[in-house]
Amino acid sequence: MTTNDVQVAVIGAGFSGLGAAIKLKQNGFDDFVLLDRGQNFGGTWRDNTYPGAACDVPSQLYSYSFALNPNWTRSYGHQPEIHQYINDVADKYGIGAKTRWGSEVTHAEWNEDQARWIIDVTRDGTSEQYRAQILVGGVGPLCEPNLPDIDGIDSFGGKIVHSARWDNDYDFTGKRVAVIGTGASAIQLVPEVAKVAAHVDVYQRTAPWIVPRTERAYRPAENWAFKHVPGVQKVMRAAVYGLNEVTALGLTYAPNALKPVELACRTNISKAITDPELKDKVTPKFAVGCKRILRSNNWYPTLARPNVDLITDGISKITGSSVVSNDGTEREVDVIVVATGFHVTDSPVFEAIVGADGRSLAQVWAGTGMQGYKGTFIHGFPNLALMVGPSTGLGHTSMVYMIESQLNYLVDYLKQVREKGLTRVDVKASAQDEYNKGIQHALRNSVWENGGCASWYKDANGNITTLWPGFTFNFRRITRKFDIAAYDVERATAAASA
Ligand code: N01
Repeated sequence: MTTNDVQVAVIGAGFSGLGAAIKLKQNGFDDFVLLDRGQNFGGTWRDNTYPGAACDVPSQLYSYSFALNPNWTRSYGHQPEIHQYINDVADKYGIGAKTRWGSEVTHAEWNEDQARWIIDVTRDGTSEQYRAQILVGGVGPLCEPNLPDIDGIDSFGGKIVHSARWDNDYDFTGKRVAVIGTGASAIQLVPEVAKVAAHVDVYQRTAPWIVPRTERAYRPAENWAFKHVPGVQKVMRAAVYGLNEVTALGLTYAPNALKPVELACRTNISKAITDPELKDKVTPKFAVGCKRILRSNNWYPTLARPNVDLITDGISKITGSSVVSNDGTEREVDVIVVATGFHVTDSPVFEAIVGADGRSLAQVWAGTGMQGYKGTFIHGFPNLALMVGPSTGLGHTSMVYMIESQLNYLVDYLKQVREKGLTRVDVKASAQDEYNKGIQHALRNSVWENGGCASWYKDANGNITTLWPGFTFNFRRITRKFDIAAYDVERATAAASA
């Protein structure tokens, strides 16, 4: 097996990995490779092809600031358009030539003697190895589907499909469908499936809060202005950004300020549903914002359709041809759609990354929960920068903003590595501890902590290790410069450099 030496290896060609590759190139770090198990750019926007897949963050905010897209056709982007945008940006910056497709990273381990990451990859059934001074993890938190552990699910004789692994060749026309889950993915796909299916049983464990989706098509004059009038799109982007940031106030510091949002959600329900029993079933029993606030105009009307049933009794088991709910009712189905989310705080990726003391991220975080410094560096994992790492997720605005903040930090780190000849950079345990105490302190009054719900924002121990508390401009501020004093660093000796 040959070993390929590179200065930087980036894993994942989604928004964060692609962004890292572009920034590397722009700043003269040309000795890098981008590894992705798929066949084109897009990450989660490549993988989620279920009908109705769309973004619930306004399209003006859903692009890199350095590659605004004047061609958005709608105020909220749909999956094909976002996927296309990401691939267009990759083309514009010539990142394809640096990318190895079909390359699945199975193991990455820090080798202290060599001061390098040793990265094992399988590609077309063969093994490859990369040796990199710096590893950038751009795998994203929403990439590993979570399959529900329901009694008998393996014995189901029909088709089972996860929302993030959609089979576009499967024809749902006339089928009896069970959908498990009522999160962001389910509320987008069920309305589309229900249009063609004979019947859809929706299994809801927890009702989500859903605001109306104020989506509209852009007029040609608007697209013309985005393209030709300097600053128009930037001003619009800034306005949308500012409006969204207001929500951070309610989510983090003053949940009562979200009462108008709750009212909008209740109105959304009342407009579509008159049956009091159904109305009660779809009305959440926790504070708005505790789980992700969803956006839809067609979810409640879909639940009111004659070919859709909302089942809230819970699932007791699955047989060869049916789903049995806790009240004993057995419902025959042809296909089960599992829209049950992702392994976020327990991603299998964490098992594959092994740090300086021989322990994987999964082992280190088993005790503490996900912890890092500025969402990017993790003590004991030298020269590893994790994009969308611990405590960077959001409930109110675009992750692309957070990713770009991390890219600033990454670039400044790389420049210091280059200028100072740094060979090993590891965040100090004390700096990381203090940082995480600050995060938890900032979360203490948040709706995620006190809103009375269970969510993927919390890990198995009930700690919120996924979310950034407060305004995103504060994250931008703390990631503007690489604060080397928070790190233990080693430099190349003159002899070694020579
Ligand atoms: O997953 P989810 P998702 N038995 O985890 C239920 C992003 N996203 O794929 O609430 C029965 O939100 C679970 O029930 P409960 C966005 O960040 C963005 O929908 O845990 N039910 C829930 O209803 C989002 O937050 C867009 O009680 C089970 C559902 O499955 C994230 O992706 C679009 C179950 C899972 O909901 C994940 O969304 C789509 C079980 N064993 C997704 N296990 C945009 O628009 C789970 N559930 C940008």
